Amino acid sequence: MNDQATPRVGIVMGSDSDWPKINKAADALDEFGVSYEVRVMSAHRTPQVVSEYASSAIERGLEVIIAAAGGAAHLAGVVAAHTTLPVIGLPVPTPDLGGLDSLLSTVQMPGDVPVASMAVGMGGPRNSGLFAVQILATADEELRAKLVEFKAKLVEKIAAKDTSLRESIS
Ligand code: RP5
Repeated sequence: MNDQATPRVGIVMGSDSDWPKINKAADALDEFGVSYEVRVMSAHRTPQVVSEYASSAIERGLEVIIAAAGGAAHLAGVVAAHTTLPVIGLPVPTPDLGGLDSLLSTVQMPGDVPVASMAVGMGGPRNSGLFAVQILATADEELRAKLVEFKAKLVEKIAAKDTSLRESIS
C-alpha cells in the first residue's frame, strides 16, 4: 500500500475476518500503483461509522469505494446510500450458505441506489480492485495505458497456457 499518497480507493469490510478472503482487491490496486486505505466497519455493528465514512469520502479525496461483507451483507448498499461515489460491492463467502446470502444481499439493490457487485469468491476480490482501476482510468491516462498493457499480457499468458496444455496432452 502506498501510505504517502492520498488514498484514491477505500476498501471497507464488515469484519476483520473478511480480510484474508478479500485481500486480492488490494493486491490488484498495488499492481497498478493505486493508493488506497483499508477499514473495518459494519452496516449493522457500527452504522454511524459507515455513515460518516461514506458521507465524507469525497471531501477526503476518495474516488471509488470497495465494500466487502458476508451474510446479511448490507455494507455496500449503505455506503452507496451515503455517497455519490461509485461503490463496488464484494460479497464475501460464508460457511453457512456459501456466500449466496452475501451475493443476494449485495446485488439486489433497489432502483436509484446502484452497487456494482462482483462475484463471490473466484475472481471477485481481484476483479473488485481491477474494476476500481478501470473506473479511475476513465479520467487517468497513465492508468489507461497500464490497463492496455495488462490486457496484452493477459493474451500472452493465456496463449502460453494453451501451448503448454496442448503440448502436455499430445
Ligand atoms: C459480516 O459478518 C462481516 O462482513 C463478516 O463477513 C461476517 C462475520 O463477521 P464476524 O462475526 O467474523 O466478525 O458483517
